[in-house]
Amino acid sequence: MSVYQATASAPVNIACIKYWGKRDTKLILPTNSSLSVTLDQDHLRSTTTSRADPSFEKDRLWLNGKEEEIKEGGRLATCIKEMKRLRREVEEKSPSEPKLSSFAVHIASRNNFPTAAGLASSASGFAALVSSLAALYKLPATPSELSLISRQGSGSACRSLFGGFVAWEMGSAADGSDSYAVEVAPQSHWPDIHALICVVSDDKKGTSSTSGMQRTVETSPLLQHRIKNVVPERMKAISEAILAKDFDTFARITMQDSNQFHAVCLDTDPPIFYMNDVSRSIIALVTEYNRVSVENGGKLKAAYTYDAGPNAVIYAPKENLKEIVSMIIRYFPQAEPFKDPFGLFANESLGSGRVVPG
Ligand code: 2P0
Repeated sequence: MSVYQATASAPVNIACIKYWGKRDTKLILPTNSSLSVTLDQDHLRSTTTSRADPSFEKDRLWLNGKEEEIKEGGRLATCIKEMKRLRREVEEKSPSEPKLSSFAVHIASRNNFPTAAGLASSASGFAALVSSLAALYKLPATPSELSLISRQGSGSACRSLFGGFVAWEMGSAADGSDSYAVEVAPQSHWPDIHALICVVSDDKKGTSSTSGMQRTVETSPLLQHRIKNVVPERMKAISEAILAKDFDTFARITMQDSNQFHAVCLDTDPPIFYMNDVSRSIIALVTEYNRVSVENGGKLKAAYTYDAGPNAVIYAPKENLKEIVSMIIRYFPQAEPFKDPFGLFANESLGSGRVVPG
């Protein structure tokens, strides 16, 4: 008897130009394009195994060993349904292929990073799910084509189909057919850029991204300015900076866009706060670090960025990493180096968090 099973993994990505707002909540179509860096560490990934079998009665999914409900019409169900649709196309073209699209699937997914690392897992999770089903179904799809489907699991998940520097083009079609991820440059183009993850707090965030961004769309006038007048130029300028390996421009735009994302959160009614006092202290520290460098005739040495939570990600050229880690440990003296069971080199804690050089 044949066993139909495949495993795939996908990494976490951290946006430099932030996705915040949907123009279509069902298809997950964004109000602006975004751009991210995929973290390439082996220890920041979701790994997913999918199996199709005629004896399975229904589609089921386990996340970190715990079964999750696949709600009808929900994001998981949509991704599985879309992948089965693509499989049917393969079966129609090649009638000798087994009819896997008619079997139920069992899917088991694991994140190899601790939940306490404070990283969103929906991006790597949906990207790994779609990749494992694509391998199971032997789909001839490109990463951009698969990103159309992982996007419907979680918007940011479309960007985790690629490594390196990735843009999610917002598109304009009402059916979402041109809203997908494209590679700006592979990681090998600019391997010198590293990400340092500073876990400020691993508390679950107060306002989820999904509901927070819709409140912003409904109430923030600043978001409209951002969508029309700011993001299109930034997308172009940061893509050029990446291609030119111009860290100074990359860093400036990354920090400006993080700041504007948090400004539109504040401009939301009622306001949304994701950063805390420790987050703001890290901004002050990076700003001062850059100021000293620039005043001495140098360039920007690091860029902070914050997502929908208080944890900082600091992008920096490799040569500055050691200095940045020691600076953070010096200014946040409760940070003590330790090696955690996941093999991450980390430093306990910024308040209650830690630093993970990537
Ligand atoms: C980003 N974030 O570009 C931005 C920056 C958070 C801040 O993508 O509703 O979890 O599942 O599409 O993808 C968070 O949004 O939201 C996010 P859904 P998602 O990375």
